[in-house]
This record gives sequence, C-alpha cells and structure tokens, in this order.
Amino acid sequence: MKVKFLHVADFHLDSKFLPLGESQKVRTRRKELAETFKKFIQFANLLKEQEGLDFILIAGDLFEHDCYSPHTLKTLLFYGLENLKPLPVFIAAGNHDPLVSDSPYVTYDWPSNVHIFPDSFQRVEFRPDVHIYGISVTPQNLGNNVLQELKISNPEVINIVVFHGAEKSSEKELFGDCFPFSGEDMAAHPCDYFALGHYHNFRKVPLGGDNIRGYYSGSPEPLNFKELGEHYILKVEVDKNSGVKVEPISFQRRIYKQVEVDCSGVSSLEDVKVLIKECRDESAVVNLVLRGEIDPDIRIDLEELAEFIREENIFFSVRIKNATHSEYTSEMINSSPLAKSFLDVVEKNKDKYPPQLLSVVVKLGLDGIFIREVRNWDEI
Ligand SMILES: [Mn+2]
Repeated sequence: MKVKFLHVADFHLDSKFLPLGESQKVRTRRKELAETFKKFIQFANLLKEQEGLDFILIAGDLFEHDCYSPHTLKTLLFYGLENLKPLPVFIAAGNHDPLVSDSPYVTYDWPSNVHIFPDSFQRVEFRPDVHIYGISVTPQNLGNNVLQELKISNPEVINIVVFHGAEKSSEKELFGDCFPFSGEDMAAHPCDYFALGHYHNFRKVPLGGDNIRGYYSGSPEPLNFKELGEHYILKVEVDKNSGVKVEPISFQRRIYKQVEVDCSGVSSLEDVKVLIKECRDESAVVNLVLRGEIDPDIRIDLEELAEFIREENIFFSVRIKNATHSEYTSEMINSSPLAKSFLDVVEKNKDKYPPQLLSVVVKLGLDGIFIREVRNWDEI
C-alpha cells in the first residue's frame, strides 16, 4: 500500500513583494515567481511520465485574494493545472486565498482535475486504500483548531491531511491565528502525512519533537527578507509499512540571504561603504546587519547607505539593520546632565523591573541622548 505525490504551498502568485519597494524589482520577482510555478508544472509532468505520480496537494496561499490578476489565473494557473490532466490536484485554501463568495475558487471554472476542499473537513477516497482529508480557510473558521474536529474513518488505510495552519510550538512563532494547532493535536490522529501550508520555510512538525508526520513545504520562492535559505516543493512517498519519504526539491530563482558586516573601528561612513562593497552579490536579496562597537560620534546613516548600495548595484535589494553599539565612557556620561539624571532615574527604579529590561532601557536611552538615534529596536 503506497502512494506518491507532490506537496506544495504558499506560492502567493502575483505577490506584492512589498518590502522590495521599487516597482521594477517587484515586476522582476513576480515574473520569477511565475517561472517557478511553470517549472513546478513541468517537473510534475516529467515525474508523472518517468516514475508515476498519484496526485498533487496544494496547502493554501496559492494566490493572494486582494491582488491576483485574472491574467495570471488564466494564463499561468489554469493553463498549468489543465496541463497536468489527468493528474488530480487537491487544494485547501489558506488565509491569503480564503474560500469566500467572491474568491476565484468560487467565481471561476477550474480545470476538471482540480478539487477544492470546503470549509469543514472533507474526506476524498482517492483510492480504496488512500483517503485524503482537507479543509479550506474562511473568515469564519480561521481561528478554529480544526484538528480537534477531524475524524479519521479508517486507520487501516493511508490517511493524508492537507490544510493551511499555524503550529503553535512556541510563543515566539505566533504567526497570525490561522487554524492554530499543536504537535499533540496532530499526534491524536492515526494519519500518515500532514501536508501543511502557512510557514514559508521548510520545516518538520512537531518542531523539535519526535514522531514527525507533518511537513511545511514552505513557499517555493522567498517572499520577504525574513525568508532566507533554500525554498522547496516536496516529493512525498507514503508506504503504509515502511513509512514516509520526503524529498525537498528547489526551483528557487533568487536567494535571500543575511550578510553581517562588522563595523568595529570604522572612522567614517565611507569605511562602512567599503566593507559593504566587499560583500557584493548583485543577484541576492540581502538582509544586511551592521554589527560591532563604533565610536558614538560616527552616525550610521542608513538612508545614505541604501542609496549607495542602489547606485553601485551591490545587491538586488537590501534591508539594512543597524545593530552596532557604542560604549559610553564615564567622562561622556559625566559631561551630560541629561545622561546623568536619566541614569539616576534608572537606578532608583532598578528593583521594579527585570535587569534585562533595564539594560535595554539604558542602551536605548544613552543612544537617544548621545547619537539621537534608536538602534536595534526591533530586537526588543
Ligand atoms: Mn503564506
């Protein structure tokens, strides 16, 4: 008893790519995303011919409800899905492409090999020995823990579940509240594979636990600066006896990466520019982090640096974070009545707040007083 399929999620076709800012770059990324979708279709067809493929699962956020273009739907999406015939394609809508009355899922005729799951769990008997359960997101059911509603009718067959939801493994990862669930909710069901969408990087579920049966394929293309590293679609084989084999395959067109530049000891912004230039990668979308201890009198002008990077075409696109810090000497503090009274206030309140919080307050306060800039605020 076995089955082979592709699991994809979070294509976000026609994504706004907002963080890129410049419209030319947004257009380029949209085209690249479309190319990646075409490659996925070609790959599915090739696999179907060469080694056999049973179906495709799409775990939500295929497009974005508020910015899809009919052109993309017809000439890219429907055309591609039509091309896969007779291969069945199962779609569970996500929070960006919810199943609402004016959704293209409802208003357009989809190719006949496509099945769109409704707003509560539905079982499709793909074969007598393979059952697929899926559910689509709507504004009404979005906050539900849908795994608590799931009922598996026959544990003896291969059971596959597809939905777009957030594994709540730690407070830090709260990512909206779309179909929240935990590893325990998943473990309660006799299922062989959970095809998940929502998190844009590949990851296994439960995160950090054993008994892995769920996978986030992640988005095939990175969509914002946080989505670093490799992005995949998944080729999955489920064998009721020997278990699950998952092979991540990447068609990614552009790498998003983090570049760290140590600015310790620079004597001007020009020095920082030289250091940045050494990291040149014209094709990469870069999360640039400036680190190190610098003279508090040297101001890191992020706008000027961004302009420089654009003019010199050092990266395709960049977001810069100033994580440098300055040590303020006692001479400096004594020379500033404001700094002195600020530190007095902190000292007087030191029993009321955790020391970690106070050290952040001191850092931000002294930066504000001496360099008139707040650095690193998003790490707090
Ligand atoms: Mn998404």
